Amino acid sequence: DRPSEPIFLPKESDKGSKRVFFDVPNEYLTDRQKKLGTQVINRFGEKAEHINVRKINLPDLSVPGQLDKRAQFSLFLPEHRKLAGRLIDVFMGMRNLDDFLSAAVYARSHLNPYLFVYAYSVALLHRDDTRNAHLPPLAELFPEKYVNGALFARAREETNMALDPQQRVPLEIPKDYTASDLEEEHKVAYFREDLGINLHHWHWHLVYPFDAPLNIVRKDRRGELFSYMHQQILARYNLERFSNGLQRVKRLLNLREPIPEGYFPKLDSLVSSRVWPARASNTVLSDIAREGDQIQFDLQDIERWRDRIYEAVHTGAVVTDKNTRLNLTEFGGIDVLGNIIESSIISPNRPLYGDMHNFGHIAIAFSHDPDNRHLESFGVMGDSTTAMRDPVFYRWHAFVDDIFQEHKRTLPAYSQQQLDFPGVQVRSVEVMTTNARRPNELFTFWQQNDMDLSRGLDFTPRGSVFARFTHLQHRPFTYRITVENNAPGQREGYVRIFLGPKFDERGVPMLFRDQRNFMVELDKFPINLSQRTNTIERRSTMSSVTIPFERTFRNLDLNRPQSGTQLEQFNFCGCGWPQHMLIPKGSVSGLQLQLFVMITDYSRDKVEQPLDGMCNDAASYCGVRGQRYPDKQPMGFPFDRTGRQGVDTLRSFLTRNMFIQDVTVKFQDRIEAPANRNVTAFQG
Ligand code: CUO
Repeated sequence: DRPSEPIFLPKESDKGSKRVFFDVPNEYLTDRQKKLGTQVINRFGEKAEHINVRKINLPDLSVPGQLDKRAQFSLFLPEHRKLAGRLIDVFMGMRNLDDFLSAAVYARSHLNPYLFVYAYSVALLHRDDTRNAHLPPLAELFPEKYVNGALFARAREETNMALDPQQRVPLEIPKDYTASDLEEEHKVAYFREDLGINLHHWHWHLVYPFDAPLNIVRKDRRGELFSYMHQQILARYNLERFSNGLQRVKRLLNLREPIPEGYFPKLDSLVSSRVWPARASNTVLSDIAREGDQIQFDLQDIERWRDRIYEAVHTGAVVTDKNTRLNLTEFGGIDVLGNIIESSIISPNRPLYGDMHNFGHIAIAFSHDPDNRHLESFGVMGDSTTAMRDPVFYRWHAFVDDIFQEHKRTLPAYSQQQLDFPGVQVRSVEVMTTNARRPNELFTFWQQNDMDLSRGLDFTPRGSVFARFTHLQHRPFTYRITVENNAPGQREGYVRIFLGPKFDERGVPMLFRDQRNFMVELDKFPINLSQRTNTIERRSTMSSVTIPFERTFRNLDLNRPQSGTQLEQFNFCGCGWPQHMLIPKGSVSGLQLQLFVMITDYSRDKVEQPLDGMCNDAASYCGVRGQRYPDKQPMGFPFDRTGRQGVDTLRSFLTRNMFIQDVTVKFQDRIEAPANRNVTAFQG
């Protein structure tokens, strides 16, 4: 069995910083545990805090119990969604915290661990009484989804050899372990396989599940955010490709053509003791018929749904399941379309428009064994925890995104009046990297960091054992923006900052038509503008897109007491782009990009609601927990639409409240230790 310590308690009980051990009623034990006695569960010995688990009338878990404990779990599979939905329902329905905890402890030892952690995390995020709870740190619970499988044998060896955790050395994960440079696509593996990026994606889908109780799924503009967040992933990936001399992502348009991009994940599943299946180069997709997974569909189904969705886009309306017309309106249309394409259970007509994007994931994930003759499970595309590792993820999502863009192309361009903020003029924009000699230069480099594996290992080391991995990092910088406000008195502005390519992959200046799809949001924040000249300074670490480094890597030693602020830092939701991936890698000689700043009228764009919601510091891609999306403009504004008549370059798009500044991103090819390395990180 897995280590039995995934339950992170609400902060109020102040147990979050300690190892805890659950005293459970006898009835809660599995048959195996009953034979062994309870002490087997407590691997922390005297150090652990005992918590008595209240005996309750256990809810019926027979439905989620249908999934084998050693099976892989995929939300893309309708059958698995059903099981997860049932378990979320159970968890949401527990009357109070004690009952919830009790049910969770029981479910933990009796159900499939992946299924459990998913449903438990969704419940933690959505129950009122667990608002301040710690989410289980997924990368530590299931390190096999993030790090090379070979590491676990090494971890076992290291912990057997060095019994004292303080003498253990971190196990280094080579930077290039999934492929060699013979494979062009490998040049951007550091992005696809980044721990923080994959954690962000998993968390995003936790916050916005497409199949769960209705009150959880129905969130403000969730379909639009599905579209926008994934569009931004693509824009970022494309900038990363340009940094490495690769062409932009090609849409996976033809499901019948061989897929040149192969992917060999080299991940192990510790639960099923299998390796994650690979997909060879030039694999051809097939119809899927896998009885054991209760999934059967033809590629033609996906094609039919695609055609119907395109038809809806071109006619400007969808047909609902009540057989009425629902217009794809200028502002709400994208949201409806998002729910149709993903699809989510609030799609207005699943029988007609199907489950296109999810089934695309499945068709690709099973392409190595479409009829289960080899008894192989799904590849990384079948799991939102791992999907972004695979180059084909971006090709599939580029296809999906193009349908959204097709819809946006049918909308009127923004008029100059819609873009302008009368009386407000941006005079200058500058970025200053800390300690840099010249303005408008950004610097990237490699950095190493450590992750505690001990929580997720299938054996029980005493104390921590760390994996050391290498990721991209940049030097922090500051935006300095000078703005003139010629209107009388104070006004509120909304600053929107984007970064985009200046040249395309052939070195030709970009046309607005193309460039707008590659604009990456860096930050968005309100400011007060006093009359006349204002200088705004804003640090890159404040970004509304990212979560801080500490929250991604959780550089905290949970065995020792932490100050309130330290706990605060990694507490609550992990949704948010990792700060270390805020800007693209650039190149050694310097990649030229364009920084775009726009200030709009905040009194027009702001959403009236309390601003102190939880998880509100990465709102651009994640929204604010329990509240509305904090910007009335369409997501991606002003780049979500084609340019007005006569606009063919970014420069000709500008109104007075906008500014572009050329910047260069220089990559310094060296590996640094993290600046804020926690010196106690190696103590167990
Ligand atoms: Cu996030 Cu396809 O939606 O993976």
